[in-house]
Amino acid sequence: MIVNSMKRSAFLLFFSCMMLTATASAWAKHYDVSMSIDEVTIQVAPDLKYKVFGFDGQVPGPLIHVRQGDDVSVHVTNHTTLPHTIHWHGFYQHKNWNNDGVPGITQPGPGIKPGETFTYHWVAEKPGTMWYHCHVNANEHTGIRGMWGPIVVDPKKPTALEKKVTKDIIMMMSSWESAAADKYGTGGGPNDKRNYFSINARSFPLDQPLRVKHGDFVRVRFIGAGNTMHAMHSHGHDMLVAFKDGLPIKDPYYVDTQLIIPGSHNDVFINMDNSGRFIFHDHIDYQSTNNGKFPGGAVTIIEYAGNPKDDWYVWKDVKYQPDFFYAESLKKGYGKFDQAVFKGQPLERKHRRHHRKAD
Ligand SMILES: [Cu+2]
Repeated sequence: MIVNSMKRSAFLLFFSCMMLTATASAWAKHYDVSMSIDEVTIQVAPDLKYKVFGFDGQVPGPLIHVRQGDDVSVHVTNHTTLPHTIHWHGFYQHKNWNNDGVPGITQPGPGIKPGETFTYHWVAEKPGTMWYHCHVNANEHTGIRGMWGPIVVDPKKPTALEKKVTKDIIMMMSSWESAAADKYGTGGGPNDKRNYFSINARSFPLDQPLRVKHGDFVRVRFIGAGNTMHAMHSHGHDMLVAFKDGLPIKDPYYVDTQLIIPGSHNDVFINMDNSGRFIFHDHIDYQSTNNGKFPGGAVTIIEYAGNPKDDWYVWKDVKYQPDFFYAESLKKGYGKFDQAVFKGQPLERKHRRHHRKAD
């Protein structure tokens, strides 16, 4: 009897699993996630600490990864001293325009006030690389204050190119103004000076190498998140431009320098067939500096596994963070995923208060 009942339980468990699998593939899923906006400091460059508004206290913000057709509710709580919204960039918002996140146009101004929570709801109609960003004083909050993060919507029917990918990564390009680094509510104007440049909010050498294996087929999801253009040049490799603003282009083409304009979210594919070590950098040459000091800025290095590290190599001793380009997070499945590597430090004033108490 016991054996029979165990067999029956095992069968029921197996049957339930099968049903769950069938359900997941047959119908879109709903995700309910919470996100905060926090005032934190990040180290953009060796000589540049920066006060940012970080989604979940990090810049870039957490990854939202869903499938085409899924619908998502995001509960956003503003822990900062200024109002914000979230615009879901690239989303059609059919019959859903008042979730578009623009203050005074699609939701009451001035946006989500300090201390308040607001819920956005949207459907991932369009597949591909998308992103989200604040739309309050966007020139400052999005342009130079770090209020952006990536969204990846997996398509119902992936293309042949997408099926070949062995490593999937995200590069959010942006610029910074050292004069505004310490003052919320300033900067991002046409006459302000952008003097630091970054990939995923860190300037060389504080960013990370792009580590690959010979034979990898890498998808780079470029997002123009900040106030400037970038011209990313891949030494030793061509890039196949195959998706523009999420959508597959009819005739993909090769480039070795890809222009990334603010607001754009384009994907390129790189066949890693050239073992060695190659710089991958912004070819707007002053953007490969930290405030004019070369090398710096929006620069990374393609490192092949097995390639010896010479004594003189600048990143010989780099502390490797495998999720810096979201490669690990993108493998985790669906939902919202935070990245420890992007977390900022609470503002110093909070530390001081804490220290006083401790005294
Ligand atoms: Cu904002």
